Amino acid sequence: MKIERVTLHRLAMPLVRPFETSFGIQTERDVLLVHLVTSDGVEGWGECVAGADPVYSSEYVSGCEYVIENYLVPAILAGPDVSAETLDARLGFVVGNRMAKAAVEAAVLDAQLRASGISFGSYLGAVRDEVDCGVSVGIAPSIDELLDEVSGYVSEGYRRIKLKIRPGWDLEPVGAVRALLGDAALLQVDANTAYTREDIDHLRELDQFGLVLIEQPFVEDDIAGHAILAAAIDTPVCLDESITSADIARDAIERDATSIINVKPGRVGGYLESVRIHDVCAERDVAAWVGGMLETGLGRAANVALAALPGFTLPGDTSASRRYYAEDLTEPFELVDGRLRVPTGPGTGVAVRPELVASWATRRPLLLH
Ligand code: OSB
Ligand code: MG
Repeated sequence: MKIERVTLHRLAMPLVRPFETSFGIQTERDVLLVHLVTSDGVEGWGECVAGADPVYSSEYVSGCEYVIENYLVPAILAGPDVSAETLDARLGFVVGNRMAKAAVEAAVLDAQLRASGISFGSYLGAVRDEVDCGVSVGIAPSIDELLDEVSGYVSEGYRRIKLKIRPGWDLEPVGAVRALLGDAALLQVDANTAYTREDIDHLRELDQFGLVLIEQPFVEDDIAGHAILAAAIDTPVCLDESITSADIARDAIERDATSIINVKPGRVGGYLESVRIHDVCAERDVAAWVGGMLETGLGRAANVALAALPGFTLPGDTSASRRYYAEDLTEPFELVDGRLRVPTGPGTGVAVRPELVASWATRRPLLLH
């Protein structure tokens, strides 16, 4: 496949409600889209999941845009034989920058699959036509407001609730939500690195709530600390930020630092690496699930396809469009019986709405060729 031209779009999309984590409060998404056209006139779209600021990981959207514009796009415009499978070799001269690479990979894969009439799901190895969905609930202004928000999601049908926690917002809100949901409901927490090894005795208190898992309690580099925690508490430890590749996933599993993995294609450099992490987990009977980065319908479509692989045995952070956006960039994803349908059309199977790309733009499109 030959890539003829690439356009980078930047847009701002307001969230339906502020999303607060241990990193801060987010009220909109600063979205970077990669749109490419092949020499045969086939189009591909990819979404960059990096945040506006380098707080979840070292990557941030303006940095990704710089790397994509100046390094990754020139490399894919240069060759006649561009394919998703050979991108590692083509883009490997750039160290790290996984979210930037993942956005380019998604666009290349979309075009490649559209050209051959194959869906993301079939290509990645999906075995289900719909996936169980959970929802990630931000830190709320009060326990009452948290319970209202969670009740709303329960009535919409979500199959699992994830609460964001941090020191000062943990045992009390988690206990209140457990009491609301009853013992049988799937409930888990995500600390986004807010705790340290000093907090192990405190985190053990969470064991009383019968959680599915605690996600990323410590800073990403502290694999050893997560192993100590995992041995010290009953709640399973799940890593998110720490897992940036299949090799690191294998290493963290072998060191007993994690018994469940949150797979996010942006964080690990793309969908192909996500499948490799899926396989690492499946071979070792380690549970896995597909996380989220508040994606638009574009990234969501591909994430839902990924979540349909057999080893993704826990509900993902693949929520319906309306949980994030009043109007989505694509046709909306709607929850039916706590599940989203896996798109079946070629590529991502969804269409980006050009009028919304134009009306939400925060600067003029950047054309590269
Ligand atoms: O840690 O999983 C996380 C959103 C942005 C950045 C990091 C995280 C999240 C979420 C929301 O928890 C997941 C989603 O619904 O997309
Ligand atoms: Mg997380």
